Amino acid sequence: MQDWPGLIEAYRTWLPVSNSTPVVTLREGATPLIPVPSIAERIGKGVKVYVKYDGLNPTGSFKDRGMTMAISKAKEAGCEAVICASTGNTSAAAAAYARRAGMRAFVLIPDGYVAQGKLAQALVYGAEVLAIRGNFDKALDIVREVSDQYPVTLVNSVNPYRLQGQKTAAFELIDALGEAPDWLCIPMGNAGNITAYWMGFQEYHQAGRSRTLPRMMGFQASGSAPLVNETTVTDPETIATAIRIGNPVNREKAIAARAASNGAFLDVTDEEIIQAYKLLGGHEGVFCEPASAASVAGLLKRKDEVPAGATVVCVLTGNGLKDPDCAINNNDAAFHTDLEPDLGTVARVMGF
Ligand code: AN7
Repeated sequence: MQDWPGLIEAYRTWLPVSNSTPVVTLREGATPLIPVPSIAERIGKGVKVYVKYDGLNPTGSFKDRGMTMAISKAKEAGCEAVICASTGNTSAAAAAYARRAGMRAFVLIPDGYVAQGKLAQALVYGAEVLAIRGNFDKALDIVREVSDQYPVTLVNSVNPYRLQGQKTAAFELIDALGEAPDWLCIPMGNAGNITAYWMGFQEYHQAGRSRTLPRMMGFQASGSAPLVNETTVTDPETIATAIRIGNPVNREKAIAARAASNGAFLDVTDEEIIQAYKLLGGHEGVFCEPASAASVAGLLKRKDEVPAGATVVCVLTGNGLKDPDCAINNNDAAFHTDLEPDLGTVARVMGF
């Protein structure tokens, strides 16, 4: 098998790069599409369900797809520093790719609301981390102003190269399945990823690589559902801190994708998210972060509407290791602690 070159080389002709673009890559992309029969079983009707496990990217989330493009283009433009606001994953990816490209990375995060694994990454990758007393939306307002006034490139999903890179996940799905799935289930925060997937599906469809287009099914956490409720949420709250976003920047594009694809948006409660999270981990051996599980929670909530025999893909945007606190506090494991270190005790606990 040939070594995977990273998504820019793999999909070069579909991306706004030239021979003079310095490709900054960690060999992101080519993530597995995994069947999840226990989820399909809960739906029945001969439905096939897969998860696109984008938590297996180099920094553990789909953000790497966008960041290889954003940082390569920033490098091409001669930029020396980048900045982003982040609920965690964007900051990890921005830090990794920027530092690899020899740039400074400034990341603004909501103090106390970034999962431990993500914070650890930003620090280890050498970002300059600014934790503000405010939420993601406030942080984004600030970084937009900073990038307007100072020589620093913004790498949030308002940067068009981010979505260009992220659209390659839709290409991978069609390359793997032979055509688009019937439903694409995806969590929404800023709604950059749903926008990017839709772009990718359309481009492949227009080029004749898929006869069909999917329905775009977007899901948000109930405490943070500005797109579902067509509003702005000033105090978003959810266990899925990755999507704790009250004023999505790609709102209009996401609404357009829903309309054009005959899709739908729906919210899922934190309880439903955790149920799906445990189902994926405990029955399928797939560990994702809570925000990602919203895609499966949403699918299960809408299961009566799935057509018989349909193929459904749920996007698992981030790795479960990102948020160890959530994992340790939300599982049904048999965890026996403080045991005497002897055979008798161990055998007894094992039930022998
Ligand atoms: C795991 O890192 O916004 O709808 O600052 O980390 O494209 O925003 C993360 C978003 C879904 C939502 N799943 O994607 C950030 C950030 C995970 C995420 C989303 C995020 P968008």
